[in-house]
Amino acid sequence: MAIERTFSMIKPDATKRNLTGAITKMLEDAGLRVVASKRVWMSKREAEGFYAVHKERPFFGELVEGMTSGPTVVQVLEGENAILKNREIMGATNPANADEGTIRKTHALSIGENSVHGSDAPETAAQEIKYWFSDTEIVG
Ligand code: RTP
Ligand code: MG
Repeated sequence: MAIERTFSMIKPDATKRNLTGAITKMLEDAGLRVVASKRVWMSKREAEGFYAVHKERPFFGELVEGMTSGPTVVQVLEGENAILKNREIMGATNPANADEGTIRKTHALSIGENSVHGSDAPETAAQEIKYWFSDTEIVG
């Protein structure tokens, strides 16, 4: 199986509740390695750019507001099948539908305050990593 990299965020609803360590531990326990990590307070422009794919959606304003409401921890995760593995550990977008033991089932508050983000495909992973990190910030 291929070693992949994916992009992950611990969103403001989670950093505000001091869950950075607890969520990172769930990722590490699942076999993913944090090869880059930094804490950022996104500007409106950064959040709108990152989530540009959703700009026509009715929840876009709320999404940008949530993502600029506090610090976010942006990370690059590495491991076997990292993209799919991270999506599995995260659980469904709406925590009400997430499986037991997933990050969202354990920690998320609602669909809007769902604690984590993870890339959904190799192309988006590459784009999203590049949006937040330079090559020298990633140490495998
Ligand atoms: P993410 O991109 O954050 O990993 O989550 P996802 O793929 O599971 O969900 P996506 O459809 O890409 O939506 C991005 C984020 O927008 C917020 N959202 N709010 N109020 C709503 O109906 C609604 N729908 C989506 C969520 O925070 C979701 O993670
Ligand atoms: Mg998504």
